[in-house]
Amino acid sequence: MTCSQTTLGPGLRRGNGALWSMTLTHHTLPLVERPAWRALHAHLPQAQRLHLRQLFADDPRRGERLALEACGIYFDYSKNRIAPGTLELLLQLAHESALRERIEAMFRGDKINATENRAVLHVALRAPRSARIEVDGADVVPEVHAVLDRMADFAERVRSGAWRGHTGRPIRTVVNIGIGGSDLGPVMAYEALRHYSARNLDFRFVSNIDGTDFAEAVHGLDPAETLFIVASKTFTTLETMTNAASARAWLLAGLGGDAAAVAKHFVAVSTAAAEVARFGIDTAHMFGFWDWVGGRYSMDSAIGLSTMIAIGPAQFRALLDGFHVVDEHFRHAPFERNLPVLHGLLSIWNNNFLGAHSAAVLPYEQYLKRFPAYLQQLTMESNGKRVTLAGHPVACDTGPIFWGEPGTNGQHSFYQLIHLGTRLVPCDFIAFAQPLNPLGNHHDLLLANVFAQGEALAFGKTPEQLRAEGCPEPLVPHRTFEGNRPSNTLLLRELTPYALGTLVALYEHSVFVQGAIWDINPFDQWGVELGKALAQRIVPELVGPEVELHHDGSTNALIRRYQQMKGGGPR
Ligand code: G6Q
Repeated sequence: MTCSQTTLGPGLRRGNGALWSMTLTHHTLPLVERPAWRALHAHLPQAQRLHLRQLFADDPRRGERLALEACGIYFDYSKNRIAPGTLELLLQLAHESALRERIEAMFRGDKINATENRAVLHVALRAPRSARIEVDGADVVPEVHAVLDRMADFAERVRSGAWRGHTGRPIRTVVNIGIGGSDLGPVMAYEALRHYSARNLDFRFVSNIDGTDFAEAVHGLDPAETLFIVASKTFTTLETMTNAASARAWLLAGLGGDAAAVAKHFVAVSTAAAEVARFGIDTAHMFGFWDWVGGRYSMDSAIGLSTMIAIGPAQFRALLDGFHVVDEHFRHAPFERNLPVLHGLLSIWNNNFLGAHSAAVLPYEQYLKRFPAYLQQLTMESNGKRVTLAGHPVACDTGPIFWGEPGTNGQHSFYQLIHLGTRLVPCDFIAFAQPLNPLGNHHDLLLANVFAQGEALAFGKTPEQLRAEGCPEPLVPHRTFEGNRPSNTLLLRELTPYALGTLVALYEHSVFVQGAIWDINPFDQWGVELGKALAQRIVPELVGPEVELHHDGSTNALIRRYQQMKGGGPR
């Protein structure tokens, strides 16, 4: 997308009965009119002419100079295609985008989620007891800690076996039922922190409305020893409520049909007490959170109950402390030494100036195998927006497509494209110095690979080098790595709950930074609504051919074909 259109600043459209009560106090020029944005465009040809080989040759200290250590993360961003002056202009852009004021507005509890008229206060979920954060004049920190305390009490009871099922047996398996933000965080955190989890308990996760997900999750389980956590902010989500109803039926079928069993085998995590009670779960076994916690920002709210049961309250607190230390750093560190700010600005540079359409996150840590999926929601649901806060079309591309797999597996599949394809894919490499499962020289081999990938991407291999090695001439073009491909490396000491908290918070705030530059709202998700509504309309139409269809020709034909096929009609 070109950057020729103009946008309005972040003042909010009122009208329609003052739909949004919030006004932002900061004012910025439309993105394409900000001097730094223009200066970055003017600077671009010069930056594009320089190869990372040259940049490193010109500045022997670049590797250390363009690295930052904070909150236990060593962040090497030297292998980005930034020339002298690039970073200064990006930092100027942050200031011209009122980033500092926007950060303060979030931490202050302003209703920066303007389209839903909500505060955005996931930072309050990990604030210490002594903090004070107000929403509509009321301090929310005591409530946050009251829920954490109840969660801790419950988690301890399940972990110790004091919590008994309907037949008096302790719980052996916890099944989290939720989807999107009520699933991806819990699954990712469970997998990431499995090393710290109670191994006498098994954890499973059901999200998809596809019955296979539920069937496989409960396969082999004994209902008498199974606890379901129904995690849903609204408690109306079709997938979750359908799976929860199936879980209820499965449990009762296994326990002789006594409805009293539900109380011992179901707890709820929700903001909707009335809906929870309607389902049949005792609200005494409900753990609440608040409308100022977005789904994809909720893993450290009560949505993290399964995580807390798995790793215990003390380790969960350590996880929150990791988040909190990055929150403080984000709020107070000068932008040029600020991890999420630098990370977010480099993403803007790669996306809006160097033309990258995607970003790969490549953890060299098997426990982080679900981290890319988690970040997909965090980044793409947040910044997949096409209009500004004021409702005008954005002037440039917004959220890049996020994807990834753990290393080294990816090296044997899609890395070919990253190294030698025609597209620019900036990479985030994540690695830990100390293995959680030391085994021979595995870890040195793993780390050698991550360092090698960043090096190969940046510096490549020239035709001259190949010829010197005796590469046959016809193969030279095929084996030439042009290099100059950007990457960040995030090196941490060890994957602990605390370290995981720092990593997630870093990405949360990086998303915020990018949203601020684009002047969009990263905290709503209207994009999931239309498909949901249309599905609800189609459900009753699937019963049979007698129903009249009024969709487009393709959708009508698909529905008819499905009706035939499911009924065993013509093949
Ligand atoms: C996340 C989104 C979305 C949400 C799910 C589940 O930011 O809002 O992924 O988390 O749709 O919603 P419920 O928790 O209400 O079931």
